[in-house]
Amino acid sequence: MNIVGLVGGLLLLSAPVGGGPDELSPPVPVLVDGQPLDVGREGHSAPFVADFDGDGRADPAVWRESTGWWYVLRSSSGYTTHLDWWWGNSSLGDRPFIGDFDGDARPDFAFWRSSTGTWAWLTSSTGYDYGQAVALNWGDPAQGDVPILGDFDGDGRADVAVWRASTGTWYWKTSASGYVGMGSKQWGNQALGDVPMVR
Ligand SMILES: [Ca+2]
Ligand SMILES: [Ca+2]
Repeated sequence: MNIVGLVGGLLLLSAPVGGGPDELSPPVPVLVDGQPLDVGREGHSAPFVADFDGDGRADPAVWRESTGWWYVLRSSSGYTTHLDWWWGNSSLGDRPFIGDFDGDARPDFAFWRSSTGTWAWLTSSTGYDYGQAVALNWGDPAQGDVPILGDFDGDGRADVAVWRASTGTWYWKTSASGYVGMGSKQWGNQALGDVPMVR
């Protein structure tokens, strides 16, 4: 099963058919409870790819902006079953992220609340336990901060960051310091159309 794209806001999968590795069946929309996964809504609905079940293969995931639910289609089930988890509330300006905060090589659910500048995440090592959620204020929505995750200190765990669009400055807090230590660097220019990315 391969992720072949987004058409009309629908996540499409296609299965290999005989004759060669590049020969695919026609793509079909991914359904959850009989409804197509809607990842094309305006705003911050977004598709993600990460290995949730740890089998070395990517699992497609979407955050449904209208409800705050995540839907993860499991590769280990042959893309027949999905993990559903609630995390985030678009009415509070939450923007979804996937990152590995606990360093167990499994993805964790996160959001940045643009109304308050608060990051919050659920970790895979706790079974995404709401009672062990972590929250951290970092970023200032009033200054046009754009949230982004990256591993700036190289410890294998996600560091929270923002790109302050008004000045093109990056600000990050490092996981190795318990999110106490920070760094910053000016890089990028919004006036030239720059957008922040981390790989
Ligand atoms: Ca994790
Ligand atoms: Ca890190």
